[in-house]
Amino acid sequence: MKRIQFVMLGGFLGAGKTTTMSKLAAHYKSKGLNVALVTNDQAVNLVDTNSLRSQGLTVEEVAGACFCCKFDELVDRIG
Ligand SMILES: Nc1nc2c(ncn2[C@@H]2O[C@H](COP(=O)(O)OP(=O)(O)O)[C@@H](O)[C@H]2O)c(=O)[nH]1
Ligand SMILES: [Mg+2]
Repeated sequence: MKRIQFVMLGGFLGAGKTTTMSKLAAHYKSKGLNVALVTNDQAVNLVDTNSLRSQGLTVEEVAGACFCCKFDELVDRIG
């Protein structure tokens, strides 16, 4: 059975979350690992989703409320 590592990343606006996700994903991919991202924000059509996808990354999103308020959707997107 494959083991999946899950990392929850949060922080203030401008803290470096998007940069960290992008760099970490590229790093893990360069090591031959499979990486998938789930983005979240209060709005819809998230900039992060589009920008990370444009870098060739696999991205799903939970939009419109936080992960804790939409936990079932987060679990669904991870699947
Ligand atoms: N000096 C410095 N700047 C960073 C670092 N990580 C991100 N930044 C810059 O901080 C700004 C906000 O980063 P961003 O990833 O968009 O933050 P987010 O709002 O948490 O997603 C951008 O201009 C980044 O280039 C870092 O480790 N050091
Ligand atoms: Mg960001």
